[in-house]
Amino acid sequence: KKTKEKTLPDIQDITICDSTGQMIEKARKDGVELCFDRSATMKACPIGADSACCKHCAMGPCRLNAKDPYAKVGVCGATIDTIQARNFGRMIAAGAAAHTDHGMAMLDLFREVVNGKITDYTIKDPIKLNEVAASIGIETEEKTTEEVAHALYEELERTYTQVEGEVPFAKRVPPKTLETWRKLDIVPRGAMREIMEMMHRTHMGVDQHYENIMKQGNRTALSDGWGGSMVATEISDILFGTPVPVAAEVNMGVLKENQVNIIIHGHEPNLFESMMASVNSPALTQAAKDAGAEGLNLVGMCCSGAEMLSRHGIPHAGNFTSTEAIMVTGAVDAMAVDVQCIQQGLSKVADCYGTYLFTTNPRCHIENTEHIEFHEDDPSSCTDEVVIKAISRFKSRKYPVQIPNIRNTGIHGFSYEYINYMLGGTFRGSYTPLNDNIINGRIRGVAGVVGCTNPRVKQDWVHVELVKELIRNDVLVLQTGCSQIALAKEGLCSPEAAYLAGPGLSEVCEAVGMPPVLGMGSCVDNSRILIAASEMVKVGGLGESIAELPVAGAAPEWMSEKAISIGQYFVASGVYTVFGVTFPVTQNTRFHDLLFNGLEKQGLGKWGFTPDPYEMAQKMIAHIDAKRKALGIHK
Ligand code: SF4
Ligand code: MSK
Repeated sequence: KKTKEKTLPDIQDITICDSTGQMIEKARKDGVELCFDRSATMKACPIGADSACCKHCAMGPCRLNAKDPYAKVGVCGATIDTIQARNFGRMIAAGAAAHTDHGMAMLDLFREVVNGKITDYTIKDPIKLNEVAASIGIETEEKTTEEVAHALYEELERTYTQVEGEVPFAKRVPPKTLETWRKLDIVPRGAMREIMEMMHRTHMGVDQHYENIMKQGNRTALSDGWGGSMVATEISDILFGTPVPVAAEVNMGVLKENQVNIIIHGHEPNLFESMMASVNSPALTQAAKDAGAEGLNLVGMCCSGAEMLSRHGIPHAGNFTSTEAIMVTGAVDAMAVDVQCIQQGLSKVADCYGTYLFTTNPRCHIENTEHIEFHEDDPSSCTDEVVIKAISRFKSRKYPVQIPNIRNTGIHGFSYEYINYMLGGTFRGSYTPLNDNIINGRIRGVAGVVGCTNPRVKQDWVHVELVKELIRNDVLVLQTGCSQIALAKEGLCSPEAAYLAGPGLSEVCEAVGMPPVLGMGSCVDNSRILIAASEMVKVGGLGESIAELPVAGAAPEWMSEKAISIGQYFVASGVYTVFGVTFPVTQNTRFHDLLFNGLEKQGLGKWGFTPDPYEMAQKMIAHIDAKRKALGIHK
């Protein structure tokens, strides 16, 4: 154990999150291993990191040499470009499938609510229902909410099942962008078809031209951004309410020593919504009091948490790489998870601290972890059970409790609808302050900074340094997912952070009372950024396509296949998108050139890469300036 400890990095090199740092220190004393330790002791495979290997058939696995990429081919003759395009295509397919399956689950729930078969949920936002319906050409005048909802369900189902034509939300895409997609034949037909075709084409011996593979890569990614993800966001807003700004606390200090602490972690809002009902039930509140607790404390983590933080102001305890560390507090009585970004390592850490860990979704079981299945037609049978188990753990807490006393207050819940309203007009109205402020130069451009945290880089540091640099240069930052939580922990989601912005952006922030960093929700809510971009085009004055806007995107600490799908749908929509950590492609290859240059020549966006936050900011600002110049608004 001593030798192992010697090889572990210093905590200040692992994270800038003080709470997580304190828990890493405690875990080391307790002899408990976390993802940070595993990443320090398991070097990333250099061949895999460059995507220079293929295991698509039993003639391999084949390994090529990233340093001399054209020296060898696979047993079947596959070149480095074919191999890495197939690998990249499959990452897109997996990421798109995750978002699409999540969106389909939301749509299933919507259907059963509309049909009256599920009664624990209702349509909370009929205005949004009508807006979404109207945006895809459904007549809403003189129709009841039920009639519009039925029509919307029928239409949105095509997002998944349609085999020819265009997904419904293609109607929201600016005409010039859509025209480019049609010319390139990459308008998604239906998400299931695109994901299936991506998997087929990347099977051994099918598509062996990297450009053609990426054509399907674009179409699959777009079926996520303008399909599965967008449906998930819009239906969640309709069922649970469209976010409006709300003050809320983040960081591990949201746990309460004298209360029963329950964490929800994952991605689907329905589990969390029902958990809110359970913790508010008088009977369970009384049961907690009878056990000696002051109450029931429900908090979120990861993206379920980011969504509920944004929609309801529910406290958020930390992002992806803090999900194991938080159990080291000894204060977590139960953690219930659903799907996506759930580390298997949680199970062992939960065991070490006597925390109840429950899986709840039929798609996600974990070995040695109790499964209490969540059913939307009887949600409380799962959520009440989680609360009861949490109370029993509180009653017999055996482990010392050490909660880092750190909480940060910020404003979250900036749906794109609210951003318009807040800035004094609508994108559709004649007065368009966002565009006006970009044209007059107070706001230089807009950046979406999103995505995960990754134990291979210092947690939160790349996000925070990048965003500080962007706002200092008058770039308004939109955020989702674990990135939003990184900035919230640093206090940048509060209006008081305006002093960190450049003179133009801080003037706008102070006039409106908004933070320079606008948190929009979970990673599936990146679709909100797509809609904001397309509305900016429709208003006018900033070009005719998304590719002409002075905008850029980044996922500085990404780790998941979903991030690759998100990155690709932004690129295919016309956005320059820069990733940090690592990029799963071999440099100096034709495929690398396609992603980093070729797609832009086709009228789409392009990829960028650097692990350095300052260089990342420079790249994004240079791109924004180039777009401003092309629009004739550069100063
Ligand atoms: Fe090797 Fe070709 Fe099989 Fe891939 S598909 S493992 S490159 S033989
Ligand atoms: S949870 S995909 S770590 S943002 Fe959406 Fe966070 Fe990335 Fe998972």
